[in-house]
Amino acid sequence: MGSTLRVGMVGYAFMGTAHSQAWRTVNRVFDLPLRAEMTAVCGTDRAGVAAAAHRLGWAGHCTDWRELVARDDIDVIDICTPGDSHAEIAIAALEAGKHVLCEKPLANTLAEAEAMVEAAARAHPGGVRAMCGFNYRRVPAIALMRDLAAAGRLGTVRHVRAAYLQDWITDPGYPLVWRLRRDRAGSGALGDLGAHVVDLAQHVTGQRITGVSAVTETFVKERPLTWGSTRRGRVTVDDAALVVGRLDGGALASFEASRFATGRKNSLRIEINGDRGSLSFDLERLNELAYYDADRPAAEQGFTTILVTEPHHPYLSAWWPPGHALGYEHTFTHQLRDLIDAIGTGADPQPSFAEALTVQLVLDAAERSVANGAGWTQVQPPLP
Ligand code: 4PW
Repeated sequence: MGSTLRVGMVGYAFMGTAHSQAWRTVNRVFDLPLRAEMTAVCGTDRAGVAAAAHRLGWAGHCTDWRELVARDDIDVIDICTPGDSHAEIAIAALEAGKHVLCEKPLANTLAEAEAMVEAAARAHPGGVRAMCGFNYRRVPAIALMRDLAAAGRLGTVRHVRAAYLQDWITDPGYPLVWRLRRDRAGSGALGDLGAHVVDLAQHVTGQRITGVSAVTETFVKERPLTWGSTRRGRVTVDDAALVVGRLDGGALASFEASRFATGRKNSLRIEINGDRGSLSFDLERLNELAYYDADRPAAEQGFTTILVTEPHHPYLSAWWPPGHALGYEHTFTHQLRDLIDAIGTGADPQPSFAEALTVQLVLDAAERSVANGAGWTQVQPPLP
């Protein structure tokens, strides 16, 4: 392994913790052209970020992301903040010649996302790379799903059926955290959860969503500012979203995103039906992929479960002996494996900002559809 990739990360909550775990692990598992160094983490609370640096394994810490972006000894900025700061940090980092990894969804608004894509395009000729963190692409079973679809095993795709369901705010006493505020998060279940399934649908099929009709609901419209507080504030995002859409290859798609699906803690399911077969995935059984091969003799047909734990499956050969399962955290390590490999070899990491913009365009069309009473709404074409 040759030179280093010095990392500065902004934000250290849930996603920052997941990313830190991956930065700590990636070079110990995968053989890569660059070795990541966890140079510094940034957060606004001085004591909090110092403790996080110690706990998560960062060599240094600071409270101003501008300081991080300006440092000469940092090569990549990893953005793990709420969506309201993605555009500002990413654009500044790209202009300073840093590679960027940005959590999903790319931004809170289409205009911000487009500005990020333009900044990435300006920086690209100088060898600067930008990637959006849709980590579920890196579940080995999802990667296999895409490989099988790309190899034509589904035939012509007719249906994509996807749902990302959680239940963490069903209690009306759950406080008004940043994810429930439009000014911080951009949207609710739609952008936080729906973005993942929209991305997976396009990624696995290799097709684009061209039009949608959507409804959303905010079931609990006001919440306490903190647990048990009598001070209350308005919830300004959706609690749940239902979207139907069309793909440019002719398939129909349905997406459901909810934080009110009681009993569903982190359930992400996607099924694709083609005229030669079907594939079905459930994050709660993430080492498995169900496959139906319509070309098999009639007497042998039926969904079979592929245990995606073998060395010939995506990402698996670097981990444990055959049959040993992986989990949620590995998706972030795989994401960094692909990012470091792309930077080291001069390739474009996927999803690039331009690719992530295609998801943002679908979210934007869904919101416009909601605003016009679920009317059919074309997804705008991406920037030329
Ligand atoms: O991937 C998921 C997110 O998009 C995460 O597991 C949690 O739910 C945190 O935010 C959303």
